[in-house]
Amino acid sequence: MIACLFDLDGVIVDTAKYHFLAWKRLAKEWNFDLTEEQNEHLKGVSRTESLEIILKLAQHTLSKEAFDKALEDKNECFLEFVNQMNENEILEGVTDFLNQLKQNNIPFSLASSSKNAKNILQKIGLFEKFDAIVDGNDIVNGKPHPEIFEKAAKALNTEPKKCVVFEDAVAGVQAGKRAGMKVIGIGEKEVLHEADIVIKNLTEISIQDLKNMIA
Ligand code: B16
Ligand code: MG
Repeated sequence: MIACLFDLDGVIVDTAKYHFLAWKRLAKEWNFDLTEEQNEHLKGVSRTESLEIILKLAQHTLSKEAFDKALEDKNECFLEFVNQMNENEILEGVTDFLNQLKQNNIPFSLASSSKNAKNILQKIGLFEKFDAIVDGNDIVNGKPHPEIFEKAAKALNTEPKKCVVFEDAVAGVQAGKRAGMKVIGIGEKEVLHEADIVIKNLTEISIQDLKNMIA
């Protein structure tokens, strides 16, 4: 039986813009202006790792205490944006595709690095739809480590070779491939070249395509 594993940010909703604004506000405190291009490197990466990357870019250091405080401040700011989210932020094709999966009895899980994933799903009204949710609170190793997708497959009682992963980040595509799964990249072919196929959004994929990939 086929199963689908969905990343959140960049696949279901575009929370990257809110992560960006929150990191930008924080980095400003050290007179560092984070650019959108630099923000690309933070997609799919954990909160702690993101801060490490930004500090390196800013050539700035923080004590352990200041580091932890910065993580808290960033999340507080991010949550201000999350609290204003609603179902209008669901990306094109998502609702229709999830409904098609339901109609075809294909189970699906969330597999997001975000520790705020459940909260975000509640805000956009999709929490109840998922058969399982694996998020940043459930894993030790972040993407590109395969742990998150292995756990999501287990949560659906299925084998990796029956799973199709939907990912927008390079680290996420790599994690899916390392887990021995088929991966559909959401975004640009040049960037996500390790994926089995790359599409712009979920309007471009059908249940038959999934069946062909897994056959
Ligand atoms: P949080 P995904 C990821 O979500 C984001 O792409 C990444 O930018 C963020 O740092 C990470 O979640 C952690 O988020 O601070 O909310 O725990 O793409 O894996 O759904
Ligand atoms: Mg993502």
